[in-house]
Amino acid sequence: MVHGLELGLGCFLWLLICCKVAAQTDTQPRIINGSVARVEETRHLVSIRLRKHDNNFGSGHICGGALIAANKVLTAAHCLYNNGRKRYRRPSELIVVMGTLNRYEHPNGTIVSEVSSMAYMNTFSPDSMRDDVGVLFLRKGLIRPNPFSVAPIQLARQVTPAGRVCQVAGWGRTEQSTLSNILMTANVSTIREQTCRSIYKSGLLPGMMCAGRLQGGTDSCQGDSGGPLVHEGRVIGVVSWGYGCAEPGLPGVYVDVQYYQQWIDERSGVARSRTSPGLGLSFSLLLGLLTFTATIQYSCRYKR
Ligand code: 4AZ
Repeated sequence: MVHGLELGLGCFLWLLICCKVAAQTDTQPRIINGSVARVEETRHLVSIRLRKHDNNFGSGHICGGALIAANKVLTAAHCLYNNGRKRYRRPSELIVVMGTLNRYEHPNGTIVSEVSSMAYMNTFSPDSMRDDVGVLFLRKGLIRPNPFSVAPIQLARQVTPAGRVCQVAGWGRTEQSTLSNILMTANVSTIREQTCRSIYKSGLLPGMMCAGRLQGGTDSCQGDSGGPLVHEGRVIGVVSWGYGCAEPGLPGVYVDVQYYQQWIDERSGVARSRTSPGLGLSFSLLLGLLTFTATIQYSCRYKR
């Protein structure tokens, strides 16, 4: 009897939870309302993948990125961070694919590269999304220019005013599915800082900007993260976060590339210690000398 009651109550609760989850997924808005990207406008788009999940080519996609030099990719720091394990991923865990619109296909001209090193702002916070910017350096970048399917894009060097139409692209969530097989693109507008602040309040930190459509319906979404926001053929932002996707009054939040321009420009893929061999060598010599002196002193004392 008690068991029957418990079972009944359990089923009821289970049903309640299932209905709630179903309702949430049903109403979840979803590059949402985009169109299929054309190669000419997205030659800089890369797919960042987890190597161990990409056995079925395309299935390891986690984030987008933008090729900004022959072997340098701009992305979001949160794409390089494993939130479950509370640590950054190692370069060897990632691969970068460029030159294919369909993430499952590998046509001629597709480049699949390992990552030789990465950089992220060490002030990045997964809780506040502060300083959500990172770069990857590719082992096999653009060896020779392949303007047909892969080409780097430049960073914007000027502030983009509010109300400008931009393009955001990615393989992220669509109205129909959790990830898109085909690269999608959508037009969104830059939004006034004051408007963005009145929406996201203290969540809007320096280096963040809003873009989207205040009426809702069109937006970037999960899986588009790290991808570029492009205005007049230059990168002005990086997909970072938002409250849901495409909700009215809740535009997407992007990394303001202008704000981080110097940091991005200064990353070169060469470890800092290697850029100053003089200092490193002097330090090792000094350490060696000190150890040597200490050993001699110690052995002298011991002999006495
Ligand atoms: C995400 O979770 C995410 N609507 C990306 C973009 C947006 C929201 C969430 C913007 O990766």
